[in-house]
Amino acid sequence: MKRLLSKATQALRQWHGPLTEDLVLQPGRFGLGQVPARLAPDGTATTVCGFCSTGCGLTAHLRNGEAINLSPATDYPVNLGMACPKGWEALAPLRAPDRATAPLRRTAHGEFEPISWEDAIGALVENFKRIQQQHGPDSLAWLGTGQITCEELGFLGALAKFGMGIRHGDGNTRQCMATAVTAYKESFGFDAPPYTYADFEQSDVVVLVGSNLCIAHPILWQRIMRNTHRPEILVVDPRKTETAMAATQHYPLKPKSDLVLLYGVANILITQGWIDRGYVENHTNGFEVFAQFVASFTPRIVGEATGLSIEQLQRFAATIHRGERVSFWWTMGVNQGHEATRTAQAIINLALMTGNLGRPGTGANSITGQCNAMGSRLFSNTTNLLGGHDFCNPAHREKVARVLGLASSCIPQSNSWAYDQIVQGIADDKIKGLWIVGTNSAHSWIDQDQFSALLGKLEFLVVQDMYASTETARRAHLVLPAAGWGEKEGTFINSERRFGHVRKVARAPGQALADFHIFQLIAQVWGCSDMFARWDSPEGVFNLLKELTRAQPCDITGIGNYAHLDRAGGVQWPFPDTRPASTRLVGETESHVGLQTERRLFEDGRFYHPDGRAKFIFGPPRPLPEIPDGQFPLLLLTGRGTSAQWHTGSRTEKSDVLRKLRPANLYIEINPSDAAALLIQPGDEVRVTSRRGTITAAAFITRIIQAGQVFIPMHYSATNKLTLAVFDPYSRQPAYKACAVRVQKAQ
Ligand SMILES: Nc1nc2c(c(=O)[nH]1)N[C@H]1C(S)=C(S)[C@@H](COP(=O)(O)OP(=O)(O)OC[C@H]3O[C@@H](n4cnc5c(=O)[nH]c(N)nc54)[C@H](O)[C@@H]3O)O[C@H]1N2
Ligand SMILES: Nc1nc2c(c(=O)[nH]1)N[C@H]1C(S)=C(S)[C@@H](COP(=O)(O)OP(=O)(O)OC[C@H]3O[C@@H](n4cnc5c(=O)[nH]c(N)nc54)[C@H](O)[C@@H]3O)O[C@H]1N2
Ligand code: SF4
Ligand SMILES: [Mo]
Repeated sequence: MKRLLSKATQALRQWHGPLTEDLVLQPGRFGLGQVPARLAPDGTATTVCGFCSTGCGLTAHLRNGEAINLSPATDYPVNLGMACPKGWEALAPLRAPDRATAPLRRTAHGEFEPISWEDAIGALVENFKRIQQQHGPDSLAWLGTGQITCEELGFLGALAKFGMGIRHGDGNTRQCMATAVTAYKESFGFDAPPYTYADFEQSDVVVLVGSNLCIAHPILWQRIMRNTHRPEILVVDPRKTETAMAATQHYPLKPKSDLVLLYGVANILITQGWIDRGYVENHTNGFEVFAQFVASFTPRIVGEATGLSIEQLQRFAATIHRGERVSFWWTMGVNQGHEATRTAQAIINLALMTGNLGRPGTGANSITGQCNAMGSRLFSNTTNLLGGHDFCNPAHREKVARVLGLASSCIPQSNSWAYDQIVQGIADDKIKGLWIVGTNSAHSWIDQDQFSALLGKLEFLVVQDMYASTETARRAHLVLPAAGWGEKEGTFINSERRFGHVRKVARAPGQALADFHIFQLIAQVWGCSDMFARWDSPEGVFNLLKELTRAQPCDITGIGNYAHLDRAGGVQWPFPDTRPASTRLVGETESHVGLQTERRLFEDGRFYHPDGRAKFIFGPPRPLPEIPDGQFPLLLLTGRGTSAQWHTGSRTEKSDVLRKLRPANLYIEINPSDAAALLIQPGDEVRVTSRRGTITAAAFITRIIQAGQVFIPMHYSATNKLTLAVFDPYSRQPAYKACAVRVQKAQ
């Protein structure tokens, strides 16, 4: 095995230069080599932010090839010189003292001890192979992320599924985007968010459903602020969020009544004859049945279910009707619900029936979350076979095998379990070994205590993360120290389908290695490195990924290399190499690239179903899984708190600046009337109890939240002790945003 590893380190050295040589061959020493960023003459390099899916361009100011500072890129088409606090502070998490700097193994006494990479990879392979032998091939699973590069996601998915025979793998994108994926696939025939950010500026009506853009995507909110058409901005959110306050119309509906609301609005549009008949007839299927279905959603019934007045419903529909260019946007208020997929499709249906697709300023637009959630959707080998293909389709398996030079027999013929099914697999003693890469499940997964207990059942848990201090890493048998954003090269795909180049502008500390390297080492020691001989560098893998997309809706065969992405300010898919030479970017001069790369989908009215038509998909609303009652009278919502906090805080809590911009302690938004009834004063410590557990929080008494509801941000570790493990049946996405709780003043 030692021999194999030294072969691996040789391979790494070839493309990574002295840095990796130092790190891998002389563990513990910092590398002295140049950081291989391609520099601009002024000593800066533009890279893409590694937090949210907006995908802002950041200029790294370099000294000896290493970033000493970051500022928003002024010429990047996404952010146009702006960045939120996380982007400005993106270097701080890299320098944190609790970075994992060596592989760590848990000793018999339960402590972590640092070990060499040789021993670490050896332990992973030995334990995982033993588990497979003892419990069968399907006794292993992995959980991935939307926060590593496309090249790394592709490598992880291919290595795990084709090389190591681990059929069950999913990612944190299940918590986030699975609903949009399923909705788009069923409605449009492919997972294809159709918009370009310029649509924010070109709409005269912007409808935001379950999206707190000001906090979660502040630079996209800036794009709305650049809209010169005096747009009506409609926000559908039970809470009066920062975004709702800035909107022109706020619809504070009852939580999870969105589906009824959207059907009710569709019914008004139909009754009034406010339908684009031509669009419906030429480009869609199923409208007539849908129209019959929504006829029973009368304003009276919808008013009762949503808590909105009949006038509000009529104003909503009339605003859509009056709009020439209406864009519909949704995020987690939709995706994280018990009937999420049908709700997303109800939004799509509104766009279809009013002909608001494929034109500037329109669209049924799901906004993504993590920096590379879109990359995960296309290349992680979880919900799709690499490149947006289908595991169940023999022709797709053949194509992927041919492009990768593999036998098609190594590609599983069925989809893997979703995240919640993998978790259930642990409960049922089917999954015995788990490999977690780039996600902090022990904080972010729903119904945390149950999850935490299940982690204890695993025979071997490997966590690959930048920090050994996360709630999840602390539970591992083996921690593999990963380089983070900024310490490695690759691509991310942002919300508007833009591939952007992420550069290496810093050195990973100690022996931490890029996930890409770690996968190479595992392939070597597992004995499947022959299958991955061509996976030698991120850019080499990018070329493989490109070829995998050929003739797919996401075809990017027209993108040249990383330098092309740099010149163009990123490139949105599709970008096939079959486009007429006059519209090609390869080899164009600098002045021709940039904003001209903006493109939206469906401009020709053709969708990806075989007949080219989009489908109206719908279904009856279902009651909330856990309705507040006498014992648990309040409904708990969860979500983002401030623009300075990122998820479980493992990165943002490392910045002194970002820590100053957020409340340090867990708090709960509670309406003044509920607070008064419970004798709670501002700042009081309260106990919040659900059927799953009890936590303490500081009371934040505010009219942001309606009476009968409370809100707790997800960034604090205790939040998911309360949540109820319920899933949308089609997307299997967790319904994080509604469960019943009781609040009491702490004694
Ligand atoms: N600062 C910051 N930005 C982020 C992130 C972060 O952690 N921090 N995370 C990124 C990621 S991965 C994601 S997925 C996005 C999430 O971005 P958003 O989805 O915008 O954020 P959330 O706060 O989770 O949820 C949005 C809103 O849904 C509302 N909501 C709750 N229940 C319902 C309901 O039943 N109906 C409706 N209509 N609304 C409801 C909540 O009140 C909340 O205001 O943000 C991304 N950006
Ligand atoms: N109650 C509630 N829970 C929620 C949500 C909610 O709204 N409410 N939202 C859900 C959503 S939308 C999401 S997306 C999830 C997010 O949940 P998580 O994915 O668990 O959140 P992060 O804190 O982003 O965790 C990412 C981890 O990856 C590590 N990491 C960062 N970069 C790298 C890298 O390059 N390589 C490796 N190996 N590791 C890296 C970080 O240190 C961190 O530990 O939370 C979900 N949970
Ligand atoms: S808006 Fe998103 S992509 Fe832009 S700087 Fe902030 S976190 Fe980064
Ligand atoms: Mo997310």
